[in-house]
Amino acid sequence: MKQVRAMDTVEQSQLFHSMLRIRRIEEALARKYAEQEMRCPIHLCVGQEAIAVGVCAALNQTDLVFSNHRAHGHYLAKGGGLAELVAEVYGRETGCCGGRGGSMHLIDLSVGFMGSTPIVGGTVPLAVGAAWAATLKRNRQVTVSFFGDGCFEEGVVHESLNFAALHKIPVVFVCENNDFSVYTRRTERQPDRPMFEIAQAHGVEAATGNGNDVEEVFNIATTAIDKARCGLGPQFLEFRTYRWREHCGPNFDDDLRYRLPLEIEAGLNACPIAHYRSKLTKANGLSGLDIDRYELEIQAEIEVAFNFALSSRRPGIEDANRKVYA
Ligand SMILES: Cc1ncc(C[n+]2csc(CCOP(=O)(O)OP(=O)(O)O)c2C)c(N)n1
Repeated sequence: MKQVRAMDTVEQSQLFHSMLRIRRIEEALARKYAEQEMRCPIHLCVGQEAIAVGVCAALNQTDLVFSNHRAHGHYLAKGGGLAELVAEVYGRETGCCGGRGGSMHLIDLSVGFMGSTPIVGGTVPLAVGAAWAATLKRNRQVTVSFFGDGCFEEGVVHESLNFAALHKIPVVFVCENNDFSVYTRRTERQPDRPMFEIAQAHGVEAATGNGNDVEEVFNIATTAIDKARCGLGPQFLEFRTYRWREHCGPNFDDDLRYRLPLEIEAGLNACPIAHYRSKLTKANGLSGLDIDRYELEIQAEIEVAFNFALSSRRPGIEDANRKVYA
C-alpha cells in the first residue's frame, strides 16, 4: 500500500490552481446566466471545490468518476474539457453531451468521467456496477461515486453500500456533506448520527474529514483509493463543506433565511481557496506573482471556452433522432 507523503510545492500549486480554475469558471457562468442564453438549471459548487480537487488528484487517469447534479467541479477536476462544458451548458452541439444534457448531464469518457445525472442517487449503483466490472477484469481500476448528504437518504445508496461490501467492490463513495438538501437542514431529515457510521454498519470502511481542506481531502482519499485498489473493499468518505450559493441557480439566497447569518459567515470564512492560498504563501510555496499569473491564464482559458461555445451551432430539428437508442 502507498504511504501518504508530504506534497511538494509543484503538487500543491496544482491543487490550488485546479480549485481556483473551478471557482472562476463557475463565477463566469453565474455572471452570464442572467442573459438567458443558458437554458438549463445550474447547480454551482462554489465553496465545495476542495473535495472534487482533492479526491480527483488522488486518482489515476484510468480511474472512473460518477457524479450528480452539482457536477462542474467533479468533471473539471477529473480532466473534463472546459470548452465542452461551457458549450454543453449553452446547449450547443459541441458540448460534451452534444448540447442535449445541459449542466447536469456531463460526460467525458476520454478522462474517465462517466457521467452525471440529476436523479438523486441515480449514479451511485452505476458506479458500483462499473467498479464491479473492474473487479471481474482484474484491472486494478477504482471508481469514485460523488454524492451529497441528501442522497444518503435514498434507498439505492444503502443497497449499493451493501452490495459493494458483500463483493468487496473497488468503489469509493464520497459524500459531500454541505448540511442541506435544497432548503432543508440535515437535522430535519436524518436522525442525529454520523452518516459514516451507517456506512460502517453496512460493512464498508469509512472515514471523515474537513472538506474545505484540500490536502486533508487528498490524504484521506489517497488512503481510501489505495485500499480499494488493493482489494480491501469499498470505502466511504464523508467530507464536511458548505454550499455558498443558492441550491439551483447563479445567485446567493441569504435573504431566504433558511440559513442563519452567522452560519453563512462561517461558511464563507471557511473558503477552501483562501485558506490554501494563505497556507502556501506563508510557506513560500506560492507567490503573489504566481497567483496573478494563474488568474490571467484562467481568464484567458475561460474567454476561449465561451467564444468556442457561443460560436457553436445549436442542435437542429434534423438532429433530434441522433444520439438516441430507438
Ligand atoms: C430522486 C430525486 N428526488 C428528489 C430530487 C430533487 N432534488 C434535486 S437536488 C436535491 C437535493 C440533493 O441534496 P444533496 O444530495 O445533499 O446534494 P446538494 O444539492 O446539497 O449538493 C433534491 C431533493 C431529485 N432530483 N431526485
